[in-house]
Amino acid sequence: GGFTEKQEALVNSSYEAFKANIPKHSVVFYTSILEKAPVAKTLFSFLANGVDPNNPNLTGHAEKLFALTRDSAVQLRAKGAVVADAALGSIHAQKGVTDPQFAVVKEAVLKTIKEAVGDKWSDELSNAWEVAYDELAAAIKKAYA
Ligand code: HEM
Ligand code: ISQ
Repeated sequence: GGFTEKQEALVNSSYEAFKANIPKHSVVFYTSILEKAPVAKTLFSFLANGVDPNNPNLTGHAEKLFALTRDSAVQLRAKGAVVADAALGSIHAQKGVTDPQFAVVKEAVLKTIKEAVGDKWSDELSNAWEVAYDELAAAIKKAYA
């Protein structure tokens, strides 16, 4: 079936847990990405000096990505589909972002949310984030064609 009200609520409440300490959760997020894809350091100029939680560029980009994934869950619940800005597609096409890179960022999103929610983590919560992320990634990649 489609994305449920429960799934949307799980994403919303855990997004708030992320928002409650963005510098801390951003460190988890970028560290996870850099472990698996050191190339990220060259893709994002704000990582040049390492993972600095006091760099507003670094936290701002992370916040945006998590906010868009949360929006994706809201769109899935409201309309059963996700639409991404054409600009979002063209940026990623231009940078040549690949499927394996989308997978690395997804794993980092899940790891970050897991750490943010602590003992509220569950397979159901993980799955809701995965669906929201995968549908958003698919919407971004549509603009590549
Ligand atoms: C730029 C979101 C996946 C690499 C952007 C921007 C957004 C965004 C909103 C515009 C600049 C900003 O304000 O941050 C997303 C979302 C993703 C995703 C929602 C997944 C669903 C990826 C992946 C990569 C990537 C997997 C590669 C590892 C980039 C790069 C830029 C960018 C290199 C340009 C950064 C710059 O030079 O300012 N992305 N992104 N993105 N994204 Fe993504
Ligand atoms: C991908 N696109 C935009 C911003 C990002 C920040 C952190 C990790 C991946 C990203």
